[in-house]
Amino acid sequence: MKKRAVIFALAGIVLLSLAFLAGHYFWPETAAEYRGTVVVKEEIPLSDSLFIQGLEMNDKELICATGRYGSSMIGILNEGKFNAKKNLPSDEFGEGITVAKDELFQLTWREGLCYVRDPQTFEVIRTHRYEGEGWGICYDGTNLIQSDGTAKLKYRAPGTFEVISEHTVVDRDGNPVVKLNELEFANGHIYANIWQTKDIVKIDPKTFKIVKVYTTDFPADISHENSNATLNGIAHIKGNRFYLTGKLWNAYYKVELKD
Ligand SMILES: [Ca+2]
Repeated sequence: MKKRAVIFALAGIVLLSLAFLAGHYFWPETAAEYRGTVVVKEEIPLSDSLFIQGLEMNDKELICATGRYGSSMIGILNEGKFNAKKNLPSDEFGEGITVAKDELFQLTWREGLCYVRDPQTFEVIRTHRYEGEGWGICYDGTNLIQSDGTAKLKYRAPGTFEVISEHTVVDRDGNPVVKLNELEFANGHIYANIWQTKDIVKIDPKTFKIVKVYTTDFPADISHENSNATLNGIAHIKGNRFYLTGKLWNAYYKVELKD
């Protein structure tokens, strides 16, 4: 390769790296007070390879929803075994789930369909249509909160699925934080996976600023081998205890997220 070609190639790599970093938030690396810790209490091996897109505790049951066309399911995870209750049609890609007012909501990725199910039988009670992509969903006791892969969170009414308000999640410096994925509402805050990172962020629902970042490091994380196999799945148990997992991982974890 000629010298000039080498220089152009190197310049290209530098520019691509800068473009990647520009889309990422810097501040957790430098601000120790914003860093929480992840204490692993239990590792539970998974007997199936699941493309997990949603996790939610309903009483003592851990509800799990999976994605991908042709293999999107919803069911119960119990001691590492997945008991599928319902499948989505093969042209629908399942996404986040949450239980609100004794109804189980299940998003689809690009199909614009939200299924509302009976949380015991998993039968569909009704279906809502919506604009844009569906990624994660959680419930704050009043409203549903939905992510779509951007920095935006949409608040929706559980009865009608109408958008009530939209908010942009920002870091300490006010920069939008994109790729918000699976969600959980706990302890007065919104918790979110950032897609294709090892980070869970804690968001203040009054300011929509990130107040804490928890960086995970699980043995089951195979995102270094397969970029699809990223951290995804957070379900609140009680207090600061949560279940965390990822897509195609061979385990899920009971953890404490400590501030
Ligand atoms: Ca969740």
